[in-house]
Amino acid sequence: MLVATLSCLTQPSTTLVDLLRSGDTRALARAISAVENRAAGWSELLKALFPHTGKARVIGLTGAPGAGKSTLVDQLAKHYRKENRTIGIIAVDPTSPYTGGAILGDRIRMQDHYADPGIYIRSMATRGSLGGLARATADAATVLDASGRDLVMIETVGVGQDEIDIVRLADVTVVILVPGMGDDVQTIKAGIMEIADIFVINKSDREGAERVEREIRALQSLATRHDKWTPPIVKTVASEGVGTAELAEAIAAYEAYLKKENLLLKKNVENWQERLVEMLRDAMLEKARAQMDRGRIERYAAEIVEHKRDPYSLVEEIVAASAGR
Ligand SMILES: Nc1nc2c(ncn2[C@@H]2O[C@H](COP(=O)(O)OP(=O)(O)O)[C@@H](O)[C@H]2O)c(=O)[nH]1
Ligand SMILES: [Mg+2]
Repeated sequence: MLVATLSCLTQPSTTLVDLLRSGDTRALARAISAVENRAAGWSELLKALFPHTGKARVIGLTGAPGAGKSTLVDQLAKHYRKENRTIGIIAVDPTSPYTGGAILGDRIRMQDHYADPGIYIRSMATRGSLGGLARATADAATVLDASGRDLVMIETVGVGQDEIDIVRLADVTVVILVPGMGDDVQTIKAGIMEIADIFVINKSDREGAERVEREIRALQSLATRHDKWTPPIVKTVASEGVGTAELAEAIAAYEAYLKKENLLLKKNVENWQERLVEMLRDAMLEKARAQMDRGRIERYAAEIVEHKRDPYSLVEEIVAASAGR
């Protein structure tokens, strides 16, 4: 079956798409690997899958390492499974080494669900993803969407531009804070605060949850969002399942708000605008690179250093040459 699945990647038949659409998790895993690694036929596959996308809700969850993201995702997954919704989980954690660490921990903890085909969990390779982590995550989410999953949850550590790009592709973004980590809110990057549609104060069994709440409220009072939504603050104890239902309610309330205000479409258009620019940048860079043999960039760089060339004209020349082909 695997061989058959692979061969339909190079020759995009309907087989893999059909298998994937029928809920075959091995086909799903194959397809995600293929787009992640840009194996032969990856773009044909995405083209074939695209008509089946647009139905899944994508929930992004971000926060510092150890904030309880995986535990919370686990609880949310349980909650949604009771409503019979099917789930795809993408865990992106750049602090985890390839060989285990938090990812392994996640796998063990989430093993409860492994017998349930309604939950599919995927850890993304965080380094060396061709075309970047955000692109790989977006493509994996697309595959999960096409496979008919009702919900896709993306867990990512709230550091760096890559992670901000990742949560940007979500319909709803949940930022997870915890009490007792020093100047909690101040240490969270402003960029992350701005993308929160919902705040979670996890580990609110610990002291200081109220203080974190006050800090968030203080920040919120400084600025109103362009969509006029005030992100609610949900207190949870993820390890006990406390607050999970309230978080699910907050997520549903935000979705309802987006629908009521006709903002869902606008948000999707904005997301695609950014993704398109990124896809274009990747494709054009690839095209320019394909025309240059190995070592050409290095030779150009040496010539620039020796002032034999100026880099501005050089870039113009390369762009003009690749546009002409
Ligand atoms: N006391 C307490 N511990 C929690 C809570 N939620 C998660 N934890 C623990 O915090 C640790 C880190 O959780 P994890 O979900 O792996 O965090 P992640 O790195 O953000 O994914 C684990 O040992 C959890 O059991 C909570 O609400 N209260
Ligand atoms: Mg985790």
